[in-house]
Amino acid sequence: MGMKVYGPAASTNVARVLVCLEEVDAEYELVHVDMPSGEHKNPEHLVRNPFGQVPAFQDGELILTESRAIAKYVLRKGGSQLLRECNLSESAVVNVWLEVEAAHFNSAMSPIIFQCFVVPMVMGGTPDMKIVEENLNKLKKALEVYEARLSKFKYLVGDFFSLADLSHFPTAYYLLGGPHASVIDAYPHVKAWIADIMARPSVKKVTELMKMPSV
Ligand code: GS8
Repeated sequence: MGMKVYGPAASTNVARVLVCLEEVDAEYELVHVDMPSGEHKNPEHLVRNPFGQVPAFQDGELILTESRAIAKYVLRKGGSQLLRECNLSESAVVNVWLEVEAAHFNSAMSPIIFQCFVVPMVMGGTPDMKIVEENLNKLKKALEVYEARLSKFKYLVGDFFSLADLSHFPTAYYLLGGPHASVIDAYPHVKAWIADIMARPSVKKVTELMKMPSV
């Protein structure tokens, strides 16, 4: 039995797992979870993810949740160098920037994506601009730090690509495709870095899946 990912590809946290599977050219099955009808709260899904969220991941007897933990498992299993585990300090810094992604970039982008995509397109509502503005300010503070870092190094950890960079792709994809894409114009190194990430074959493949509503 191969690896299975449960969730819609359009979910940022699901896309983070998919891109790692693509990086290591793994065989996997993407099992769609219909979130608008609440399938993620069904008892069968709660066995896989007790928080009633996506993604859930299964490899034989092993069931995992939390996209970044799943991403690491997939990369280790596939023998990828994106975690830099042959080098103690480099792998430590990969983990630092993976935490930064979750705590600063994703935590600002997540409510922006919810307001600008999910509210109008899935819920038929109007975005709460106060929430959007607050989180854009939070995002800009993070981007200042990123800009300084990326003026010194080509990528977040150093002059090599790592999971820390790759993990930003799903939320960066929505930033670029949303109404606030011009925010990154003030940060030229960040802009070039995001373009570099988006050009990766694994990322291109997963962005195609993200555009397909039933996947
Ligand atoms: C977050 C999962 C999550 O928020 C991870 O996997 O990294 N820290 C976890 N999933 C959202 C979908 S957004 O991509 C989700 O399932 N939301 C539905 C809900 O909370 O009911």
